[in-house]
Amino acid sequence: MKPFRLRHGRALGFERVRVMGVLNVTPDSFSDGGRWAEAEAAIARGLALVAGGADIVDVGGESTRPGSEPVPADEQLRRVVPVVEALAARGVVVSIDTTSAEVARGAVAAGAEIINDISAFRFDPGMLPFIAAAGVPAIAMHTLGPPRTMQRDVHYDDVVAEVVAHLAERSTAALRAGVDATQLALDPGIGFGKRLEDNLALLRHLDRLVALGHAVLVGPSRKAFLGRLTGKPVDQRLMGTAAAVAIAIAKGAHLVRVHDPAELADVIAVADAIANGVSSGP
Ligand code: HH2
Repeated sequence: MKPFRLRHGRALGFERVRVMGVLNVTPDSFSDGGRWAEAEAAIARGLALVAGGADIVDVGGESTRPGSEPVPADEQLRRVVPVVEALAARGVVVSIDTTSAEVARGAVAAGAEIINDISAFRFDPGMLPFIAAAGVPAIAMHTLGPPRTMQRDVHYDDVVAEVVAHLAERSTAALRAGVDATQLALDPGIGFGKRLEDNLALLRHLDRLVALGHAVLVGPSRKAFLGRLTGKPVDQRLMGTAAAVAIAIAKGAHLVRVHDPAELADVIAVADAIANGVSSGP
């Protein structure tokens, strides 16, 4: 697996599982809405995520929880730009969680180095041309539709085959637009237009997505399917998240997107060592 190319000659390799820490600069995200809505608190949280072991801080100015409404680009930019600027200035690798090419452009200008698009570049026709021109690494995630409607009438004949086929098609579209295949990661979109059994099947068979040859990111952190399995509210899903993260790594995930990198660091390190071996150390 080739590394993601970052700025100033830096790179993010996949010789070990990489950790993306979640930073929602929103009033309404499903698990931490409002906690980091002020820039100062968000910047401090971003630095804490890095101190806790995050390799990337994923900054988002729009909640994508089921039923949520889109946030205009100018409002997303107002929320994220000061945070991206401050973190990037401190050398933090920032990804921008947006489906808007305008927000992606503004965030990259502010120092973001990776684009994380939950629509796999479908919601904004300007997204792929921007990513190709900017030459930045990007993540394409599967969702059935926009967050407002994605949990309505969910049905798959074969969820794994359909998600893999969809992401293969999005990979082809990205490559045609001029995106470098080595700079593209794919994500099955846990919780995005998925029933409980769909999320479980996608994690159980993640190796079929890995087989496409791109880096694979998985984001099960604190999500509703864990609540369905454990009966626990969103603030008590750390152990459920740990189980999902460990299985994702065992099935070949290269990146995991989590709210609690420090608490999950040992889980990630041990799962990575069992799945992929250790390159050095005791
Ligand atoms: N999940 C969320 C948001 N962005 N991006 C990727 N690539 N994969 C994911 O699984 C993913 C994502 C939802 O989680 P969160 O950011 O905590 O919540 P909200 O969308 O309510 O802000």
